[in-house]
Amino acid sequence: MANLYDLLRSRFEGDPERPFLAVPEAEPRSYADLDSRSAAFAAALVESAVEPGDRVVVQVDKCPDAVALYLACLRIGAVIVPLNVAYTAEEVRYYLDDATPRVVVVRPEPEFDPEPERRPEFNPEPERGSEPSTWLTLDEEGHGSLPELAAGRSHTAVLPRDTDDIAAMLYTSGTTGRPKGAMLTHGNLASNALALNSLWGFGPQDVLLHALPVFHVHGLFVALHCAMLSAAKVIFLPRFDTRAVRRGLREATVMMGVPTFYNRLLAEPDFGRGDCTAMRLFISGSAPLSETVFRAFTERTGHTILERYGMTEAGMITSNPLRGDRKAGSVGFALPDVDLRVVDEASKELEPGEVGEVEARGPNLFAGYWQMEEKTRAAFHANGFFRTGDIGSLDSEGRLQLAGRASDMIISGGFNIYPKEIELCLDEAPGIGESAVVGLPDADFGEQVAAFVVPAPGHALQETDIRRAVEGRLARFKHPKQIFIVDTLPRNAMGKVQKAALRKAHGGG
Ligand code: MCA
Repeated sequence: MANLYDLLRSRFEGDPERPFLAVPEAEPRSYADLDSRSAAFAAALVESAVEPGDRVVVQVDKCPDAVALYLACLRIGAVIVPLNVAYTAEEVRYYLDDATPRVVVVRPEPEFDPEPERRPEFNPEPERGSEPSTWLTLDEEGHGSLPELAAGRSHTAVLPRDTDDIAAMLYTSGTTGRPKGAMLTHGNLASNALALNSLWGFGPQDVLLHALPVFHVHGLFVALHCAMLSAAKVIFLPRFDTRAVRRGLREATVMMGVPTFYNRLLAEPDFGRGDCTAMRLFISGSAPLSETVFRAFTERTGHTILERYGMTEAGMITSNPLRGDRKAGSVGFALPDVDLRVVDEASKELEPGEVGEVEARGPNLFAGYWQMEEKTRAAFHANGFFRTGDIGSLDSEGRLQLAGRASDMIISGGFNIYPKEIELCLDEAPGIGESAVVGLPDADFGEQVAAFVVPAPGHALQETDIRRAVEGRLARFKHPKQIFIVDTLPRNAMGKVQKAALRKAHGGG
């Protein structure tokens, strides 16, 4: 039973009418509904010539059909490539060229026309000489409507898969390079899901409050798989809206969120114990949870947030315990099947308390970066340990404390943002000589993007020039929230820009 869908289905097929996805102001969708909807979508994908291993790029709004589409891909052995809905056409083009998908499913936009020649924003022809992709939408009807194509069809078979077969590809960037497609196997996803479902004590009576996006590991895999393995109900909110979340909390028993969720709940003066009478567990991840928020949340609600740590390439790596002390500032212990170590620059394992790079090994570790063998090789040691790029230390009990990152990546509201990408975009703009992008503290998002920009000789720059440089090119969450127009950037003796100095001078660590 290596197809993840078989595992998920085995947990609800005894009682398929149980409610699964409850969207506000609509009838909840049962597990049986999602099973048949995904079989219909699977048939439509097969009809669109999707074969096992083919990529299906998905950039759609959060809705039950987005989940059905994911399950459909699993069923037929296709590789889902979910994309952030905020990505611009220019950003999407990179992913399409790289992933060369057989099918692209986009969220319906009023001006969207799936006919290639009338689709000006996107390049319909993948550059690698493969067949052009088929473009579909999740619109109920109209040209390219996946639901319409799926009507009356059903592909109930679930393709047998090996544990090592790829189920999903999620893009992640590095300090300098282009985004890399991290290939996650059916085995990766299943092992992590089983470990977390048991570690966090999920049962059929749980009701999961789901306000995360479904294009990242956190919302798509961690949250949904945990619930599905217990055939539990999910309150499926389209996005994080504080009022809707507070309403959902009345019925929910578990919530998974990024720290921004907790910041926003605490910003409500009357939020407290009365809001979470049915709750048993608040989980936080994707960005560091501050000790202040951790403590304030306990004081206000009586609940201690459980912080865990993961990354796209590995799913979840560590977790604070369900029973036992959850320590502020610690992301907890390695998951049961995961080996964890902290090493120095010579890859020598360090003693408890010593700070170095965090490395992990286990069935959760991805199969490599899509068509980037060298990068894959560089990411792993011969003994299978993956270099996370995160800096931390283990204590004598085996708890991990994170102390920063080897790269200068910014985490804003749980989204990873790579300064290089923004700098490259800025540096191409007329009148900009050079730029440096850093993360500065932000009360809501944890970190925010700040750009330091030096005008090209003989040019004067305004803030609007900087805004124009990124408009339409980069997703809005990457746009600088603070802009500093400066004469020079601080450099060390080697000529390298001193980003730490910029951060320090503006209230950052
Ligand atoms: C939205 N905006 C942001 C962010 N989100 N700016 C910076 N950082 C962000 N994260 C901007 C928008 O561009 C927009 O700007 C304005 O804020 C309002 O947009 P809106 O969509 O209304 O924002 P929001 O609903 O308030 O969203 C904030 C959010 C959301 C709830 C924190 O970003 C979110 O759900 N984040 C979760 C991310 C996540 O799931 N991460 C997991 C990945 P403008 O007004 O200029 O247009 S990491 C992962 O999976 C690993 C494995 C792990 O360990 O979990």
